[in-house]
Amino acid sequence: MNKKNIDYSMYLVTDREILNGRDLNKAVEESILGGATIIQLREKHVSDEEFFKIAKELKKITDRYKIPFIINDNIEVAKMVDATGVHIGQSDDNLLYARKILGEEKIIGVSVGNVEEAKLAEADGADYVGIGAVFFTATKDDINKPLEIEGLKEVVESISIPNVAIGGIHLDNVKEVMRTGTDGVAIISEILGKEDIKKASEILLSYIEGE
Ligand code: TZP
Ligand code: MG
Repeated sequence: MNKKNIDYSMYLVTDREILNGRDLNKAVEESILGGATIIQLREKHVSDEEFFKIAKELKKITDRYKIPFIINDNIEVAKMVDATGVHIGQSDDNLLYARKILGEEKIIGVSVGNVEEAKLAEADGADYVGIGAVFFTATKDDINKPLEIEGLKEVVESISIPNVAIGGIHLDNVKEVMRTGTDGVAIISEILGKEDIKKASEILLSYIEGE
């Protein structure tokens, strides 16, 4: 997979809590069938061993559809399953370490919340940044003050690497988010919180592509 050609437009971030017992692999497959362009496996409460097992299974699906597969916050798991890349948080402070372990061919994404963090991630060699939280969201409990559209636009305009907006993005605001010039939207609840995941993905994608 050539990392220059990655389509960030509808970036699904997983969350098994919101699935409420529904099967993760099936949910991700439905989102891909509905148009998700890149998948991030995000697991906050499991051992490395369990994370590895979940990642190995899910990667079979993303591989089948040739969709990039990113691991949240766990460089070792990303390496072991040969994921497309890893997404690391601001607090992790390990972009350079991730690059050393994973090499130049892998995607490294970094969460940023302001212009300064975005520029630093770009200078340190991040392949893309996730900018957020744009709006208030109940899906993550430790977010900073939301950037809103103005703040997002400032960050988008400060860098030249690919970027996605994250946090509280739904049908009623996704168009104005896309108009900031960002490459895509990273989404949990507007896709995985819906009963018909394929349909929700199709609808969201039509809003994204409408811009
Ligand atoms: N990082 C910043 S906000 C967020 C993450 C993982 C949660 C996004 O979830 P939703 O449901 O799309 O607001
Ligand atoms: Mg993190």
